[in-house]
Amino acid sequence: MGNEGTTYMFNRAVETMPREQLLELQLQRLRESYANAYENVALHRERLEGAGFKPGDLKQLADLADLPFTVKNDLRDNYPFGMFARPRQGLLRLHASSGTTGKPTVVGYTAGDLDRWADLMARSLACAGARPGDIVHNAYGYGLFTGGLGAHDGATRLGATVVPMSGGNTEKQIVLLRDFAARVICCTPSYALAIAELADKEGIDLRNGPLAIGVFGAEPWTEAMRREIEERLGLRATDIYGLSEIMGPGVACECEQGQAGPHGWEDHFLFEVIDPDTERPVADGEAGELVITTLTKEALPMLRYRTRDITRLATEKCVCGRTHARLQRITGRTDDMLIIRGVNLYPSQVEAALLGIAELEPHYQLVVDRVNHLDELTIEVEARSSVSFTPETFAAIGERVRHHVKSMVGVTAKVKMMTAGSVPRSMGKAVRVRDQRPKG
Ligand code: DLL
Repeated sequence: MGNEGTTYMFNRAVETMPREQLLELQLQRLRESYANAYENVALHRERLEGAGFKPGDLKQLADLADLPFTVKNDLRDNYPFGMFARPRQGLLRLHASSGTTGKPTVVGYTAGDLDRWADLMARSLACAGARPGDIVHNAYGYGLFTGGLGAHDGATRLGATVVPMSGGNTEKQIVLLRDFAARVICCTPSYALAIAELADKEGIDLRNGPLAIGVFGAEPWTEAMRREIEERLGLRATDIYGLSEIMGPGVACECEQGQAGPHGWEDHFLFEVIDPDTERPVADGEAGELVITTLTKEALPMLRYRTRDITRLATEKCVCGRTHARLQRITGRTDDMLIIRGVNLYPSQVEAALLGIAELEPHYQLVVDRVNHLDELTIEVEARSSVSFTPETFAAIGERVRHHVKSMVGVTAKVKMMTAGSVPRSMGKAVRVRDQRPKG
């Protein structure tokens, strides 16, 4: 790994554990996690009893495939604390995600849960290339969102100097990135681009400074977006994955050596990939919906949680030496999928097409309307600020974009060419879709 002799969070025994041993550890912890959920959470007990399951029935990992799932609505239905396996008094932290509809989902952590989260997030940052003594500029939002405090505690555990910026106030972010000389930045990939753009505009060069590593996640992004960010910020962009229902950031993180998909930390989580329609496991290495079971969570054990995220698992050893399976880049969520006149479409597919066109800025929104009972997709994209346009070239580029999207994605879209800066910039998770079709 090129890091012999160092003692930062790389735990060789765990991170390069032979897979057979890792699977044995998983089975042992899985039994404990099922026992915790069965004994302490009414919903899990009732559901498992309904499936004829008794703790102790888990003989092998494959037995899992017949057990019930947990879904986001279970948390909503048991709002706020009904799925906790510990009395509220024993919890040291709550987080919540608002969601667009209905009640928020609330998650809770014991002291032990927070401790393991900090460890896993430190492990993730180290895996991405951060080191003790680094300055870590943390622009994930602080508050109920798990990104800010999760990355904060992990960077502290690693022994880095954390700058707790949170999202927003982009001008100040840029000044402090430069003045404090951060080596690592943590934020959403869309916000990284917004920072790069403003830095360019203000003539502040972050590209040739000490900034070397970006730890980006919390929303889907493409390889094209990775290249764009790496070029514009002069750093190595790594992909970090997580979700509040399971823990927060640090469920999986990419290594600096491979950049080949986030390593899922299999000593704490069990990953399955299922066909979302049949709900059965897919063949090894095939794509489907990611399902996660927590192995060490005390306050909120999650059994076969349906993430809705689409990925595939690669279990062959990585160039970095780690044996923990890699999640292939998460291209979208089953519930992000748009159906436009019968064609299934993920925003990331359009992103991949758009980012191949040199005259466009990497900012876009998809607007879906219903006109005369037909779905209509309009792609709002920006022309690069560096190139000056006439109405004719605007129209010509718009036409090229339309063609390119049609040939790559198979959807006919209108293209609205906009001047640089007119697509709203996000400070956290980017809004990629404005679905204006009538509901119901
Ligand atoms: O987004 C936790 C997080 C914070 C992860 C900071 C990484 C960095 P939630 O708000 O609960 O938690 O949203 C979780 O975001 O189910 C995915 O759909 C999406 N997501 C998270 N990371 C990635 C990623 C945090 N690297 C939901 N690529 C997940 C694609 C991601 N999607």
